[in-house]
Amino acid sequence: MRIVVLAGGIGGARFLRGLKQAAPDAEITVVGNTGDDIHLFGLKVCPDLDTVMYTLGGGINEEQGWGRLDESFTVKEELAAYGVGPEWFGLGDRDFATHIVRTQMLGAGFPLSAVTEALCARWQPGVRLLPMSDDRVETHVAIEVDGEQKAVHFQEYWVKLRASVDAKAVVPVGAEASKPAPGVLDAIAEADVVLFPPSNPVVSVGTILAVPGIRDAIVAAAASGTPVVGLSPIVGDAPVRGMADKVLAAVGVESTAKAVALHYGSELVGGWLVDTVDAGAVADVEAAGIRCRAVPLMMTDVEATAAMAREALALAEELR
Ligand code: FO1
Repeated sequence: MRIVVLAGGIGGARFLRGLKQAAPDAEITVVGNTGDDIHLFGLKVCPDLDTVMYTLGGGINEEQGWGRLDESFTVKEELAAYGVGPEWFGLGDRDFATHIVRTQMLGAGFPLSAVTEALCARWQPGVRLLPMSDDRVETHVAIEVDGEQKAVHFQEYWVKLRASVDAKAVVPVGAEASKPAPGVLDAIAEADVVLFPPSNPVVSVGTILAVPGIRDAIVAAAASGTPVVGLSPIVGDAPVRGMADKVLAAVGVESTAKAVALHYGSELVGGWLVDTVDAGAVADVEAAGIRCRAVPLMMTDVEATAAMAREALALAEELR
């Protein structure tokens, strides 16, 4: 079975670990969000690609959900001693090596997709990890500080400001001119199932869908009978993790499992899983033309996550 998953960072990576356990023989292609990418200290950092790669490759800091296991911060401390920041972004020594290799390869002319493949040769994530695009796309968030409107990089909004101010708009800068990375559209066209994990619907899945051609390819696959199933990142009217409610508000979507399903719409997703606490939303989601089931959706451990993935695949079979 060929499965395509559109993934952000921590939520997407943890879901993929469960999916691999649930479907050990499946050929899984992950289309990773690169809108969170940031250039720091002259290096290209790809948080979501790295989070998927480290999580599936056994190198993730489990507690944080991002960055490397067994990490130290000597380089960051030395940079700070020179007064070179930002100090608010925690790049560790082991992680630095990944960004150095990536930046060196990009500088030598390799596209991000080839660089990602080379990095994965070390980590062996057991999935084909593709960036959504080889082109630079950077998510910016419009905010108001002391009466002044400004746009900040997504990481500044998320990590430095901890989404403490309202997001007025979320803009994937460069998306309109970007192209899907090699292999992305073919993987979608050839997929037996497309899954939207419980990743952030705006800054993760939304950014991937903003790359021209990707949304259309999924809509076309769905129209020709490929089941597309999503899992709600909102449980009981609050994000399972992170601050998804802040960016959902920026696009005028309520933080409910039902509202996120309707935001994607029946053209895109044919099936939707909500948590059992949101069972009351099932009828409304179904009324919008999306087959809906209520099942436990907390990724407490790999076994619970694998059970979620099995439910998603079972719903996909029902839609076939
Ligand atoms: N998240 C934080 O909350 N604080 C950090 O200092 C931080 C550093 C960081 C470094 C590398 C990396 O791959 C991820 C990192 N993240 C950090 C996670 C990241 O900011 C976001 O969670 C994702 O971009 C959202 O998917």
